[in-house]
Amino acid sequence: MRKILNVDGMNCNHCIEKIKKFISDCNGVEFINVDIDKKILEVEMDDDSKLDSVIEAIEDAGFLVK
Ligand SMILES: [Cu+2]
Repeated sequence: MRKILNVDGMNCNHCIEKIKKFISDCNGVEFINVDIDKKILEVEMDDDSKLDSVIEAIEDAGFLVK
């Protein structure tokens, strides 16, 4: 299932690469797309229950999920 998250603190390509790297370490993540202008992160997982670990990964990368 695809989810859209509002994420604060992303402002350059470095942020995008970092956030993608942390999220891709989560099991079951199939797709990640970041729109820094809209402060939106789109993520697709094989199972919705993985969302918690994705949010945790974003926070571990140093960003805030609103
Ligand atoms: Cu940055």
